Amino acid sequence: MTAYAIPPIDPLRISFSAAHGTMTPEGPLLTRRMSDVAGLFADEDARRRAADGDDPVVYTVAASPVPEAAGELPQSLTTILPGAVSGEFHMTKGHMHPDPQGEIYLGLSGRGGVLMYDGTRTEWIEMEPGMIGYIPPGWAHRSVNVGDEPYRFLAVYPGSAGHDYGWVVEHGMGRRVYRDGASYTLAPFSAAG
Ligand code: PAN
Ligand code: ZN
Repeated sequence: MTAYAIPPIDPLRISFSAAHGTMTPEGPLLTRRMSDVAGLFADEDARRRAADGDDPVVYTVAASPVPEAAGELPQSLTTILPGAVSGEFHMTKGHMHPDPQGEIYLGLSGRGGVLMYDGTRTEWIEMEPGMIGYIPPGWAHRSVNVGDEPYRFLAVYPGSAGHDYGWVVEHGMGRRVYRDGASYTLAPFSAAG
């Protein structure tokens, strides 16, 4: 082993299924249901009713075995199920990387987008299969499914970036994404209530 290698991670060959959102070998799998995302949607009463009902899955994150450690490049597959709460499309919680480092997303299936917010400016990048979305350091990011099928993407990010969810709770994301006929519209951000 050279002085550059950081044990104990060995080179890995990882097969992933764009159709099923799985990684082999697999790491941790996270499932976020409606009951796990209190305060995420503008219409909190409607979210609570959905959580008290059949509590649908909003999104899953399937990680590879690469750990979130300095120097590593962890990967994960996020799948956002189609749906909306009072017209607001299903989305991820969204976070800031407290150690400001970039990230790339690769669209694999479905139609979605990345909402980014730096505390002042909002950017929206449409995502579809084959599209790379680049998230620069210092931009909070949230993914949204704006279609009728599961929206799935691969994320690759520096292992020491960290995930600060409180920043998004405190600052919002600049916009909310609503169904608009067969398409979508970005509306000014409003606190959940
Ligand atoms: C992604 C996200 C994933 C889930 O892997 O973590 O899409 O979104 P939340 O973490 O906001 O719930 C990523 O951006 N990692 O850095
Ligand atoms: Zn991220």
